[in-house]
Amino acid sequence: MHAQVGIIGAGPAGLFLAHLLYREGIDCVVLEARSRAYVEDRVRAGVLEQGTVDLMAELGLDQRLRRECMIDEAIDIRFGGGKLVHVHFPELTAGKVVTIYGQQEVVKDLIAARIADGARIEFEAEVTGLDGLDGDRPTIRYRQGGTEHTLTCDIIAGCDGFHGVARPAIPDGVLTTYDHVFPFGWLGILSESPPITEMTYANHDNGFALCSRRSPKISRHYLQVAADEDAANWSDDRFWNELHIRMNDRDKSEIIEGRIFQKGVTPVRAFVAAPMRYGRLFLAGDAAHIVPPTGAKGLNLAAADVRVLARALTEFFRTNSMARLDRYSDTCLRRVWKVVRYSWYMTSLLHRFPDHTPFERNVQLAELDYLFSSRAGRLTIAENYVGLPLEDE
Ligand code: RFL
Ligand code: PHB
Repeated sequence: MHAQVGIIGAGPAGLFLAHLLYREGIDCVVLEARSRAYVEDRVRAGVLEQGTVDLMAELGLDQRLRRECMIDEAIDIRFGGGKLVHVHFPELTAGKVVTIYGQQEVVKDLIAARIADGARIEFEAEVTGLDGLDGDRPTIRYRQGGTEHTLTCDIIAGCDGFHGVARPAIPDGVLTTYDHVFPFGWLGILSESPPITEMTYANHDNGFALCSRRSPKISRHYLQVAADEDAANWSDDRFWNELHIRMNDRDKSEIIEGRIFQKGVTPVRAFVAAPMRYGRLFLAGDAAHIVPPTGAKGLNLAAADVRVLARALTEFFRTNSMARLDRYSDTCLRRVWKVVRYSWYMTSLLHRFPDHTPFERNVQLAELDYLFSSRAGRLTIAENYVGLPLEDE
């Protein structure tokens, strides 16, 4: 089997890339280790920057998003037992907002459209190895239905997430990796209950909390927990009680409790691998970098990467010029590091650090107080939250 581009992974990075290339008449195959149902049900991100919404629109895939999404004009940050920083995006960023629409809904829309296009996407096709990355005919080995297959490509796109096979296929010594693991995790739940009005982050003496949502009937909430915490230690009652405390909802009148139907712990980590390329293999999305969830950026960063990659691949297949592909990694990494910086900042601002001295805790509270009183401080948060402009290439 042959394809101009072999795409490993049907997450947001791989699927967006497949659609961008299809539009340009470039032939690609998407290989996904998991089943369609598994990929479509995986609960993850929910906040889309305008650039990501625009990408759905450009691809003509935003009909359901327009119907079902919710628009967020602001975030709130609660701290100090009753204080509130209100970051209003339109006022601070000349009208910008963010869109709430679950990552799995994006993934469902992109998969349905790919299948409707009659374009190639293989589920339960686990990539087991990559060969010839430094030549001009790289190959992908994968296993499907107990049979080994080989796909020959001009280019391979490693969109297989943080635990994929593409990044580890790069020979030792090529990549420089930067890793920062925060000393806590997030316990996330989905519940059948109407959300509170505003997306609300909290810095409480007991730790960070976040109230988000997926629909007018479904809430998505998170609590800071130990990095190695077992979700089974958190009964529903324990979760709700702690959320009310951290959100300063003392009489439990604000946050409505409901049946919890999903619960899981996520690590809080930043990681960057550079360059995002080896020979004919290009890494995109979580395969190359992860950011702590506090900035709500991972999916948006994956979308930004593949926009750059699709443009470079289009030039390559039209003109045989590698010039844009040669710039791919540098172009993406400029944005990646700004987003890492911002996600690190929000994480540092909002969590309780087990090793903080009283001095460091007071500096953190002073920063929150500063944001409360400074439009400039809130503007910095707002312009990053809604999404920085796409990089010049
Ligand atoms: P994905 O989504 O992990 O997809 C990679 C795909 O590759 C497949 N795969 C393989 N396929 C074939 N062969 C192999 N050997 C393979 N190995 C792996 C996997 O099965 C999978 O389908 O990576 P991608 O496309 O780069 O997308 C990245 C995003 O998923 C991620 O950054 C975000 O979910 C991060 N994130 C958030 N991002 C936001 O923009 N806004 C948010 O509000 C937000 N909240 C979050 C988040 C991530 C979270 N978790 C669980 C890590 C909240 C949470 C709790
Ligand atoms: C979410 O709704 O899942 C969400 C919202 C904001 C974040 C992270 C996750 O910062």
